[in-house]
Amino acid sequence: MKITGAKVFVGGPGKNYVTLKIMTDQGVYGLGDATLNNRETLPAAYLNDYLIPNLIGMDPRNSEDIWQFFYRGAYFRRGPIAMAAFAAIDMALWDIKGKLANMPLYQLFGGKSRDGALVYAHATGSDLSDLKDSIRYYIDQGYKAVRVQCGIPGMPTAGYGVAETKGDVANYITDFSGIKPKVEIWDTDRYMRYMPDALMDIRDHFGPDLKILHDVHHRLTPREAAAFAKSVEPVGLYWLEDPTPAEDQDALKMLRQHSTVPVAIGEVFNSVWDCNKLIEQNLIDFIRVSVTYAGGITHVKRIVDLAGLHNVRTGFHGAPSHSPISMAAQAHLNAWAPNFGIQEYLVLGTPECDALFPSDHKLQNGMFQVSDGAGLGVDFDESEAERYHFKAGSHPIVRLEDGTMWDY
Ligand code: KDG
Ligand code: MG
Repeated sequence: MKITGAKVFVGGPGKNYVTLKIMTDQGVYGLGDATLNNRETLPAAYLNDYLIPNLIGMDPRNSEDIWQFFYRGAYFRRGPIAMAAFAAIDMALWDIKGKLANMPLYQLFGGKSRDGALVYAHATGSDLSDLKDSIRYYIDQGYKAVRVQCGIPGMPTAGYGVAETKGDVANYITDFSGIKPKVEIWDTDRYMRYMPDALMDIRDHFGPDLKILHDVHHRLTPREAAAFAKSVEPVGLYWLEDPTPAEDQDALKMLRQHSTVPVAIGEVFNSVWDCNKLIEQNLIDFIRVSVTYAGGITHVKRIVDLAGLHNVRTGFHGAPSHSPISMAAQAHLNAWAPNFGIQEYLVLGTPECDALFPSDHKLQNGMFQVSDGAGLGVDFDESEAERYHFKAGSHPIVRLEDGTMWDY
């Protein structure tokens, strides 16, 4: 069996999804997602210029060797661009494997460990009252877990994860007005004074059963993160995410010495080598990698297994930038993983998105029900794809009030 061709598509409804389709001499094709938010053309170029020419003629069933060929074969490897490109190939090869076996991928991993996977959505409000409306909306839809982010009184701009338009959770991350970023202003003191009480207020208002998650988005120093974690302890958070900048992994030691709040990290990690220290030293409780940014199913499965040895559970990244293809790959891992925790999931299911990526994966009552279709269980309509083209966009950048650059 041979790979005969591969195509990359960039575009989608309100997003620049990077979709890879690998064709074979037996008519079976596989799909992969290489969407790297706000840098989408780069994995696409890596695929077109370097990887696809090597892929032609390979046997698609040898997904492990092909992964090793690209990873070990690239002297300058790792990093989000390369790993997203390898990831798309890997997902597509697993998709082909599942279709050849006529089985959903979770069966090839070892079968189902659960009936549905718990998901969380993003609740957001410019103030606490709007945030509560947003949380209520998700509870009414059946969600059992929500990430909560709200505007901070006196802070000149909204703060991380707060939509400019009430209820607009799908589009707040990327501004498509151009390549030059908007500037947000961050004020740690105001955040530290306000947010712990706001989280407690949410707990009191919604009761003990709601799983509440909060994302600091890398903005605190190690001492501030430890103090913040200590002060939110009575809230009973499901997790505190990215309390400190991701590069400085030792920063978490101080937080661990002062608090038992569960910590979730890893959405910007690209390989097991970014995760192993945090996992092996019990510095985190949830690993947040995604199949797209961390090299596909083959590599993320290794991370999941390492995490399982140390009682670290999964909480895969699922921001709205991921296409239904990588969300399907994660759904199969979630169905199988013995150490599954939760999945971040923002409903992508607009009619336009469903038309571009037909599938029967379903969300019901805050639980993700994986498809029983062969392979990934999601398709890609190339004629629909012709409607969409790349549109330049950007994350905001963050500065302090005096102009100092800060982490987004
Ligand atoms: O592109 C950036 C997003 O992926 C990120 O801001 C989302 O932090 C995020 C999350 O937890 O979903
Ligand atoms: Mg995050």
